[in-house]
Amino acid sequence: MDSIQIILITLILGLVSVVGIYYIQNFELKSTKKPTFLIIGNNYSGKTTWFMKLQGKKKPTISSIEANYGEIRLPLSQDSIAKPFQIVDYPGYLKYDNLFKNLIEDINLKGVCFVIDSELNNFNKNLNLIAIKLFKILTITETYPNGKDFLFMVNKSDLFNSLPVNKIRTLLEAEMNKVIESELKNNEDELSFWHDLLPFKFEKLNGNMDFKSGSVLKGKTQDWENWLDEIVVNPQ
Ligand SMILES: Nc1nc2c(ncn2[C@@H]2O[C@H](COP(=O)(O)OP(=O)(O)OP(=O)(O)O)[C@@H](O)[C@H]2O)c(=O)[nH]1
Ligand SMILES: [Mg+2]
Repeated sequence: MDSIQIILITLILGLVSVVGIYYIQNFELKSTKKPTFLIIGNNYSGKTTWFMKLQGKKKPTISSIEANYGEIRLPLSQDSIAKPFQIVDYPGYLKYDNLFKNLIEDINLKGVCFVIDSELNNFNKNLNLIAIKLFKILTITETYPNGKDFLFMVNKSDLFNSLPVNKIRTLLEAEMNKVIESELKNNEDELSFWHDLLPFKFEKLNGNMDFKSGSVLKGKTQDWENWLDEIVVNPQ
């Protein structure tokens, strides 16, 4: 073997190892990202109560000041084929919303469960904050191919003055319109894709947006749990 052949073989081997290391690192990086469902929503909407119930716990909760991480096996309806999924119960305080991006980059996001307190007075009081939170997370999830799927969990349907799902959807759509217009005034460049979504309608988004009512307190959570199963069994 002459010296040119030795140099060539060395170069090829070097290149192969660099490419190999790159693939191994990326593969490892991807495989450590856990498939995750994120539970978000405003304070007092019932996120932690549902998070606990999903894991078979029944503790009374106090307002969360940090994220709770848990694990469930999905689909819930077919234990024989169930696999572990991470669930993250994210605190409602607005200041934490600025960390959505870091959180989503750290996980393999399968879907967002957005919990809404449907009690008339609470809903009216929080409507603007709910729309701002939704705007912030959609700004991130809509940049993924096909967006990400959302379940709007219209909670506390047991209360006599709970608003029906369709009403919540329409009021939220109208409030989103206002929030989008005001955000576009301040931040035109980074948010330009929102222009195409005005006037705002949930069906214009890339991700699927499902609204389903229920009550964690009364155990009316079947529709929400079916939604989790559906995403796992029939991924897009
Ligand atoms: N009536 C009624 N109350 C509920 C229901 N689900 C939860 N709650 C109550 O709502 C309150 C707030 O519930 P949490 O689960 O702590 O709310 P959270 O969304 O985790 O709130 P933060 O941690 O502050 O973001 C508690 O007093 C729950 O018992 C429901 O379906 N109906
Ligand atoms: Mg909580």
